[in-house]
Amino acid sequence: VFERNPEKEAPTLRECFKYLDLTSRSFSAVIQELNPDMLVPIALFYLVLRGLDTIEDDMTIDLKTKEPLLRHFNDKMKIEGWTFTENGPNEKDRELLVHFDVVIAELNKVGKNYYDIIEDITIKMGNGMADYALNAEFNENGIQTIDQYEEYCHYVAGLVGDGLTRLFVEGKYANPALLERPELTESMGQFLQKTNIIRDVHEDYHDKRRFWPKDIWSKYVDNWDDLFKPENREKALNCSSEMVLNSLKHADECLFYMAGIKEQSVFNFVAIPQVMAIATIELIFRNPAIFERNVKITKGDACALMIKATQNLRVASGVFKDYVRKIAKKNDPRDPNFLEISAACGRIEQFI
Ligand code: PS7
Ligand code: MN
Ligand code: MN
Ligand code: MN
Ligand code: MN
Ligand code: MN
Repeated sequence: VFERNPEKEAPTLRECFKYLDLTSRSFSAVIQELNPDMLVPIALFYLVLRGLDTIEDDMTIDLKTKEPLLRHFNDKMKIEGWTFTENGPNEKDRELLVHFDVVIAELNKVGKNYYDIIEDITIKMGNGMADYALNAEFNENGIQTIDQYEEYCHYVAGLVGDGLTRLFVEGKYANPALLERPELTESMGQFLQKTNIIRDVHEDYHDKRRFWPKDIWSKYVDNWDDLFKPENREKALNCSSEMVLNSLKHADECLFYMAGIKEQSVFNFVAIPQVMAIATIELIFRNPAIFERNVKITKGDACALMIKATQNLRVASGVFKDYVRKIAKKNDPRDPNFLEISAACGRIEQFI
């Protein structure tokens, strides 16, 4: 087990870990237990992308300011002392950007091989976010097609996976063969992001953000708002089932990806979020509460899952199997997605 050694850290690095704690509910702990070689690059990678996402999410920044910030964030992160203070006062992660100079100071010390990967992903994600932020159709009516849905998830999560895989291989903590199977890495990001989007539907609805593709929801209701009306609960549940079905197609590739990790602390780092995601999918599957409030797995469940995810691939896969069985049990024959969900669960179980 690895532990940080704050006494030996530069003050700016200690500050970075403070902002990591402040901005991430789930990633901070697993990042801090990474091996000493991956610890700082991945903590900084997280903070850079969190900074980018904070700009993307802030609807009080006008597009004229937002677009160049997103597209050229990689230049900002090279400017000694750069900070951003024009965030809306309610933006939850604004403190990170107000003190971004500490992240820049530490990025400056990262080895070039790691820095180049972080920069490449920052450029690609920032441009992807800017494209969506400028898309009037997306802003007015949300995501339309399943292809757009998956493209957006690629920008905000698939790319994170790409950068992480390259960092792991560079440090010799993952099998280089993973670089020849980019679809496995993509599934790791897509599964996390899609779970987040299904779970957060009520919160995003109130923020006037719509990530469920129209191609899916329009089969169940005529207007997006109808999904949240109590009289349409059955239709909304069937719609959420199709969203779950769409996310389940990534599960087997996630397990396959995890087989390519060669070091325990990196394994824990990749396995914990995935195990939390399958447990979250089971919790939200046919759960009407997702249309009324934020639903989250309990602290107790999260602790038990952490322990199992950090044993080995067999135990982590066992957790997937348990939750896939629970999903199959909850599956409702009156749901138009019943047969396909049943088949998807069967496929995953067979793989394990
Ligand atoms: C660099 C660890 C391991 C191959 C900030 C980890 C927000 C789901 O938006 O904060 O607040 O509802 O709960 C993470 C693949 C990305 C994808 C993406 C960077 C796994 C900026 C995580 C995380 C790839 C865009 C957290 C994608 O959501 O959401 C590092 C392998 C950041 C991973 C965002 C979402 C992450 C997310 P929100 P959360
Ligand atoms: Mn965002
Ligand atoms: Mn966000
Ligand atoms: Mn935010
Ligand atoms: Mn979300
Ligand atoms: Mn409401």
